[in-house]
Amino acid sequence: MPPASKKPAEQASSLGNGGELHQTASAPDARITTNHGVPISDNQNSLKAGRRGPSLLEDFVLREKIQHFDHERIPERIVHARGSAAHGFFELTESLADYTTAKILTEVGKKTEVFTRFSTVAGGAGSVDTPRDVRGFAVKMYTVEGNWDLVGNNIPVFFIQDAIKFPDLIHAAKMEADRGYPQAATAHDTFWDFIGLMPESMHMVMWIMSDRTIPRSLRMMEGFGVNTFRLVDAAGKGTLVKFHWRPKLGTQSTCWDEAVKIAGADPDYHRRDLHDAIASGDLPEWEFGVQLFTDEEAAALPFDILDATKLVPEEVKPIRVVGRMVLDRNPDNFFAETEQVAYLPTNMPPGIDVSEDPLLQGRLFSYQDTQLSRLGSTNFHQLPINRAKGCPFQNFQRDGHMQTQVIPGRANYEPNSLAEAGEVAGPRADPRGGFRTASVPVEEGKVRIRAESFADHFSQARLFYRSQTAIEQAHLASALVFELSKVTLQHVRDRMLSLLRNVDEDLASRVAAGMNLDLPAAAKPAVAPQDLPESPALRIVGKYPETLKGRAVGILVSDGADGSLVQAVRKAATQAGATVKIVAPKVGGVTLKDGKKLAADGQLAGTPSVIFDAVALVLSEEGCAQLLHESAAMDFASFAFAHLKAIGHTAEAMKLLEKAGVKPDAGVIDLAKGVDGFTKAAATRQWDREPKVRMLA
Ligand code: HDE
Repeated sequence: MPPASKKPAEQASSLGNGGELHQTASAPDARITTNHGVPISDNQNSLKAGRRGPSLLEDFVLREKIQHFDHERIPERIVHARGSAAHGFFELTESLADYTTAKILTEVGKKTEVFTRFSTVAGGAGSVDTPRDVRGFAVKMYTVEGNWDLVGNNIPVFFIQDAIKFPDLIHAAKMEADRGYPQAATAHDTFWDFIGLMPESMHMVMWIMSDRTIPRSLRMMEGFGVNTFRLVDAAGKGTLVKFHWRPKLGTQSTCWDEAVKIAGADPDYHRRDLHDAIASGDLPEWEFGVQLFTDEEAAALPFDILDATKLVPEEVKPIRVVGRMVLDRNPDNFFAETEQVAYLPTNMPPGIDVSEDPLLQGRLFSYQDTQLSRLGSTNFHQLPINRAKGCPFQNFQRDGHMQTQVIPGRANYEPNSLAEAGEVAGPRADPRGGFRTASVPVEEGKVRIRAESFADHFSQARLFYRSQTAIEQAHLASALVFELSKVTLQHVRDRMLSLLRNVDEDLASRVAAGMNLDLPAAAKPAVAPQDLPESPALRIVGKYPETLKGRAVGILVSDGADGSLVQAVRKAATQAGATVKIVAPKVGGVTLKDGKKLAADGQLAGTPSVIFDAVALVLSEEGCAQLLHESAAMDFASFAFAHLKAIGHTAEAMKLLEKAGVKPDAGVIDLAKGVDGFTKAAATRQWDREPKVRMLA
């Protein structure tokens, strides 16, 4: 059973001053009312002219209810529409007082409330959780000096260098304008047409074609601030900084074929996973780290730190871990919190500042602006989820749609001298403690150009590709083959191949061979690519911990199965940290060998192996014989094998495995030899099996 959400009363309310708005529907005498508090006597029948007559305009109860319903939807986000979020806290473990005055980065041990929203980028709000896509990683920290929104992604670089290209990028990536498809997919003509004409995107292309864009869980993703920011000390001196979130469970991904099938099996796979983990007390956690640079260090890098298509390898500048974030509470209301939360890169407490990165500079305008069309009012900051909670917010901005504050007095302008007459005079600027911009020299007059220091588009793409393990390189090449095979315009495919030759000749040849196409001549780069030292830190495979923590194990059982073996597998996997589900042909469960009933958590047809990290088949001979005629059972076994999962089995289950094409290997484990072998194998993917189950590019 999925863990239920805690009832509001059991959760510490973190909405603070929003709490009074909560309805008290659980009170025993709760009486349904209109929106204006008038008690309703009948919520089932409308007011009619006679028993069988037409409804009356007079029926304000009916009209109010329907009218409110008619307006329930608001525009979804133009990007990052589909998201899932949770409450939690940030805790600083090491002070950055040498670099910044921001209290959240100097007060060690203090816990600050956060609200974190993860998202896909291209799909609509009702799309699925597992397309190949960048994931948003947006954290709102309610600090005592105002909200700090670190609005990042799970990839440290971006497609474009200048914000002016963003509408083109998103138009090209989203469903095509005339036909309205594909939804939530970049595997189509317009996306690759644009990308091929935009060589600056080549580094990002390597990342999006890597397994990073098919994450196993939102709890297993890194987060990056992407743009370069500044920390500002008391003297106004700035230090360049890049922000990082690192998941405690390591960065883990699915297989592409698996991600596609999860989309059908459980479109809400990531949302459910996050919700269930938090509800069951298995709290997701990330380390918070920084890379700090003086201006001189930044100037010595082989690229421009203001260019968001570049990263600084950890091997060049290690990440200093200075804090952690734990998500410990699910939202009470999806719309009020996850949908209405508005992140603004301009939300920064004093001591944190922006850089001149031209991508970030455009973002500083866009987010504030988009909330107006999405949330409909300049007062969106007054919504409980957006309100500054760590400190008051007060100024002389007044009125507007949906103003919820009742501010007494005449002081709605400044300066004023009303205090001299004993009246409330309102707040004043704080030159010492208020937000200050780092002093940065401006070099020249107005120009509409791209700096020469942004011209190298291939060196870091090459660095990324060459830093991957052989398995990851094969996945990346195969992803390119998949995407470009969905492209219908030959010149678009050719242009991509010609660009890939500048990244890596081997990669280009593999992709061309994967499509059975000839390699065109290499594109002429603006700047010849350099061979930078590899960065093993950019890998996923071999880096995440081999553990069952955070993973899911499915046990397929049949009538007549050995109950003690089921219990042994369940106990061992649970003790090792996994969530275990019993899957049976029928939802009412099975009758075990000893005559006892075993309840099921899921029915076989609706609980396929794609939603588990490892599976065990504890079947009796008869049970297995019956399942030989059940395609869902065949898929359960064959997909687990194809998706490189550990498979534990009884001897009686072998016939099913054989029919499903499962070839015994180190990850296919006879449970009669003890369950430990299974739990050990289940702690990772069986990468060695991959060449036997699919043709990779
Ligand atoms: Fe965003 N982005 N973005 N973006 N972005 C939005 O703001 C925009 C960029 C990111 O969970 C929008 O409130 C421009 C980079 C996240 O609510 C919009 C540019 C990064 C979210 C917007 C970028 C991001 C958004 C749409 C190029 C990683 C979801 C709704 C200059 C650092 C936040 C909204 C949430 C959302 C604009 C590029 C991250 C339209 C113009 C780079 C995680 O304002």
